[in-house]
Amino acid sequence: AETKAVAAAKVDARADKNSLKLDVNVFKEKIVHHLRCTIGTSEKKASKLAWWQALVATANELIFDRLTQTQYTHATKDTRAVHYLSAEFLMGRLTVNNLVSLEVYNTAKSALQELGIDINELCEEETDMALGNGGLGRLAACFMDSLATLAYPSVGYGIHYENGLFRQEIREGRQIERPDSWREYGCPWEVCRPESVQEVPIGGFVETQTAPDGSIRKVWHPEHMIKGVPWDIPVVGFRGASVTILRLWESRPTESFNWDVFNAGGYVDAQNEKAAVETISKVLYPNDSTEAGKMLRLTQQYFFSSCSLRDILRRYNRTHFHDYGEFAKKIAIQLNDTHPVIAIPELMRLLVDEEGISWDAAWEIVTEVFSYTNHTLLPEALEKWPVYIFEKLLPRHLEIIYEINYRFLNEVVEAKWSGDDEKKRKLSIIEEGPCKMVRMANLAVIASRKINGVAEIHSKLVRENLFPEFSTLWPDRFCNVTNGVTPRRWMLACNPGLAELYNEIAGKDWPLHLDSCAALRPYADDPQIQKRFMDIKFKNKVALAAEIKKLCGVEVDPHAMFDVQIKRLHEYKRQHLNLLYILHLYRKLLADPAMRIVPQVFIFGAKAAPAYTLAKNIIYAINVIGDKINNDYRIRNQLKVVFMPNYRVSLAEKIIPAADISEQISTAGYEASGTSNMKFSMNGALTLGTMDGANIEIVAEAGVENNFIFGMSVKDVQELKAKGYNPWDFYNSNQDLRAVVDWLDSDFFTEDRQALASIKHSLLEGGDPYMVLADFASYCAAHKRAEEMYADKARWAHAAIMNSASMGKFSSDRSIEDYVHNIWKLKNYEIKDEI
Ligand code: H2P
Repeated sequence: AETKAVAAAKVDARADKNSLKLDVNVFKEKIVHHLRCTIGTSEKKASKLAWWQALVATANELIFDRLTQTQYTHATKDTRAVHYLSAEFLMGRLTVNNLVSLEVYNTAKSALQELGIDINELCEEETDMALGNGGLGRLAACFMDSLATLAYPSVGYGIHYENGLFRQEIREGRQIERPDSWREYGCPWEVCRPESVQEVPIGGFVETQTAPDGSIRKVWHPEHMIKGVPWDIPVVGFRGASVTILRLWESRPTESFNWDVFNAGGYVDAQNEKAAVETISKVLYPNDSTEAGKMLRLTQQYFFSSCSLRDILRRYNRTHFHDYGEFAKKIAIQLNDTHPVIAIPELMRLLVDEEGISWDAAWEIVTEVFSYTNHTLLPEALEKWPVYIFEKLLPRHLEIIYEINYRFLNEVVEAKWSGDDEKKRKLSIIEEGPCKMVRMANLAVIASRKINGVAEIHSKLVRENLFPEFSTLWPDRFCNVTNGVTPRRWMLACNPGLAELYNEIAGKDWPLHLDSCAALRPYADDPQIQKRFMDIKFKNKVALAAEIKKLCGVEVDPHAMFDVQIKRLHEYKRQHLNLLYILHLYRKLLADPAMRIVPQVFIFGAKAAPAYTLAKNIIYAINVIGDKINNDYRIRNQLKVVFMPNYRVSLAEKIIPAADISEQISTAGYEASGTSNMKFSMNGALTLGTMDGANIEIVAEAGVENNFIFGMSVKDVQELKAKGYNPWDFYNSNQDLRAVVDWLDSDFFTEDRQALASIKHSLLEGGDPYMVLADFASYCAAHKRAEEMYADKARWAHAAIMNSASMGKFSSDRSIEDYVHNIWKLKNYEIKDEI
């Protein structure tokens, strides 16, 4: 029974929480209290960073209380939960989002104002959590937001990288990579959980033991143990619906491992071994340069997958005491791409070797709990690991993989295509050849209950082109879940002007029911609403212009059309197609000095994988060409080109609300979905894009007439490829195209002619693998249509409104509901203040 004192304390705590939410004075007192008693400084001395830390400490009072309530509800109800395993979570900054979700943003803002502090300035103190490369990692972050908001029992699992994606500096037009030590001075949002530390074995050899009864047992004698230390980052659901956690594992040497060597006098060795283990969670791999650290990358994947599974088993066994009969009822595990697929043999190993369950029973469990999301068809991103690496690092897992493969080929494939060795060769988990490889995607498909792509067209290509035989074998396993993004971050928090308009037109619940934004559609031709909508856009453009001035030193006119391409730099995303068009416009302006065009600002943001030379040359080209254009008085400021350095979540939040044109120009069939395309449309930009990924679904909602679609379709691309694509045909037959491609091979823009010429070379001698030249003419025509529409203000406003108001489908809440109903089969729970 509760003592009176405890009961009274609870009542106080609740009253405290409410006043903290509502009362500016209380909030102010709390911040000052934390500044003094948590951070240990005073108002006079405090730096901005200290004030920010005090603000976070204040928010954490509400967050941790809600987290405790959430975990209590889930534990007492023994809920079924999803465990989202992802090597990447691109969380960005948390302050504004958390304050908005807790509904204390305005209180905090006023409280700080009274203390003489601008909340925006404080929020700039926070370093982005950049634990991901691009769309895949940001999708995982949006999903965490939706899971918490919809109050589904869930845990995100990943790696606590010491360094996130590199910080990009631009020097003389070139990308320089700098380490991103996002938590150099600690991250006040995260909590270490020593009580949930795990130990993971690695290396060594497997011994086959024969018992007296003749049965065979496999015993793994690992070479090392690695300690996994969990750090929890609370994820706050909108209006505090629930607070879930993102649990990230940090690698450390185990005490024993260190101590033995140390005792034996090997001080230096001990330090080396310590460093080797800590390396595991040191850096995030930019995903295009896997060659560099294959061993380390597989170790990372295994390390975090194993820690996460052990954590899941530990939690399950707290109430189920090693009876695995209910396991598949309580646990769903989602594999975000192939990175965590090693979890499949690891769960087999844990169940068979450590928990003593039979192979068949374990396989039944495994094939019930796992599902796999595919994010790309690019062959270089479908991971394969050399067998020799497995032999060294994970010898027992390799045996298990062989066993899974043996049974699959001899039971399943043999039953369907008897005697067809070609099929077996193709479907095998093991790829034969001079260097035998383990195909992680095949392993994922064989063990998963559901396999999904991330947009309609992509899921279709996954079935038809990537895994045709598997989808013949198991048609019901394949499904689609179109991606989505959280409207809390990507509208409400980053575009307050637009949020206010929707509050008035659609009611304040639109961030939870994005469909309700459709209430704005009937006003798409209302001059007053058009003016209001475009004024909001203009204000955002003024703010972005100031940021551009600050970061790039370039003056841009907010009245100009802001044309934006921000995403990972990759040839298939075709930043160089955009660049060829810029050259084309520039050339026309130089040829006819009297010509007047719609003033345009081309804005780029992108990081290139450090080993991807051509991608880095494209960044260089954008910069040097931009420099030339921006300083060419002859074109009278009608054209500007800026490359905003260090593209990341927090920069996207400033750019997207200010965009007029959203460039989504991948070669059809290559961009699985795209997610920035959704963010742009929500914020009233018009898509200039190919019929690829989610673009297709976006224009179906917003109206093809309100966007600018161009280029080859997936079918056209396939046909042209089958016929034999020759870029020279396009080069030779289009004068404008030839002129701009040749311009790259000149010293007009830079003395380093080689770097730009390499782009021309890839487009011609290199065979133009992503068919840039084939789509050039059509791109130019679409851009021209965009320029014409931009000149017609009412028509443009109509299209912008129709886009923004039609994005209901692309809330990540809808994606999560799809996962829940088609794959995870979860129930959500109202979280009450119970303890
Ligand atoms: C990838 C795909 C995108 C997709 C995203 C999330 C790998 O992201 O290419 O088309 O939207 O996953 O599913 P990205 O290229 O941005 O790194």
